[in-house]
Amino acid sequence: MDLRSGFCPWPSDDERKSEVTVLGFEIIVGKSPSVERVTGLTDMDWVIVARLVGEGPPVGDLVNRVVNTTSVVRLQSKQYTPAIGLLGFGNCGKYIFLLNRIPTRKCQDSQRRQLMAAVVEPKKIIIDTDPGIDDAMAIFVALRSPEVEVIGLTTIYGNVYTTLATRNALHLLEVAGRTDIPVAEGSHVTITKGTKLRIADFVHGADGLGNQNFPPPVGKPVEQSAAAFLVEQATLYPGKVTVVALGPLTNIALAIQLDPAFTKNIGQIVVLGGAFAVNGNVNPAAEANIFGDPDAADIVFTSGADVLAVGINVTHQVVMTDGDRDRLASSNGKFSQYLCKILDLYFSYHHDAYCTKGVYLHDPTALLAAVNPSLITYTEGVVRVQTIGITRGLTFGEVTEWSDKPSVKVAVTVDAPAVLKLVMERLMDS
Ligand SMILES: [Ca+2]
Repeated sequence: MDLRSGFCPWPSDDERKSEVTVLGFEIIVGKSPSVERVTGLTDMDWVIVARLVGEGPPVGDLVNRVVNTTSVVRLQSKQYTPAIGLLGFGNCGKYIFLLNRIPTRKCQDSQRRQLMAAVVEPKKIIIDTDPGIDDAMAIFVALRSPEVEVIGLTTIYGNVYTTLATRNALHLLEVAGRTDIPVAEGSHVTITKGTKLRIADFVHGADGLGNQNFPPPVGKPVEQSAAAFLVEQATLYPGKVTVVALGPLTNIALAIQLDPAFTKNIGQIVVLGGAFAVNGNVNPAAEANIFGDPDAADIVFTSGADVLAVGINVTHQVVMTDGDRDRLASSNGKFSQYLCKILDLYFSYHHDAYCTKGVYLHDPTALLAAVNPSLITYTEGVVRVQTIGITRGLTFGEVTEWSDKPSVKVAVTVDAPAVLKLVMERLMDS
């Protein structure tokens, strides 16, 4: 069978001559564990298909489904090293197809662009979370994001105490039908063990999930502590795991203390926290997650790990309105229906506290910054955290006396409409 005819116009001989030699034309079908890291593209390269390996649907059928289901993805050349070989893969039902070879740099054909599948291996993420209504939203968005693979949840106090955070994390995974994802329970106290916890049950309800009092989960957390789980996964997949920290940073700081190699092994730590050049939301100085454990936050920010902080200067730009909630309620998505039950309290808190007709999407914004970094822009500099006094929890950025400390990234702008659109789409289509 001539696979070329099943896909798209093959580049003309002239086009090919002007480029590298076209090596071949194959489809490789397999389940995701067999997918290898792909290399070798520039952002002007387009993908054509390769050799059929293993069991899969008939090639013709697969081709049609690929054409119909892949989205247009622009490659980012910096993610790849110059090499020849497998170039990418995408999802096709339960199968993964690998796309091989470079046709032309001059490819303008829209159909060929459609074949350009998501060429990036899903990013492994661990969500450190204190669910939490907007944590629930972020977890559900993550589970609906093909760009990432959630390999674990770790729990922390913040919106609720840690025991309840663990219970809620297990519950949310059961709602999602994803009990295959492990939950590791985190610290019950701050890293100095001496600080009284600030629990935001007035925002999220006594149960953390809008006072719905869901039945207890069936599942149990794994035996490991959150810090041990973080260290283990970072060691297992060096450079490949992103931690999305949606609560106080105690577990992350404990992982740093537990294993000196953690800061090198972890891919990135995306922190929801800080108030950069704006007032805090606990008090004028401090943002809630940093205030929850300022000593831990200072350890994380000065650790040398690749840290991206997404503060309330950014998340306050992303608002879900009453009208958006109505749209969620009118969709049949499993996650949107669930969330509409728990969102009442969150909306009424925002209405009372901020006089807004809508809610800030803190946790989903930080999550999506990890899923798709192009949604934000950032600056880099040294960040320290005030750990004492009335400005406890204050995040300072880029002060020269601290320039001997490693830099971190601090988000400064966000494409708020794009974040909201992704949140809505992924929750409604669930
Ligand atoms: Ca949170």
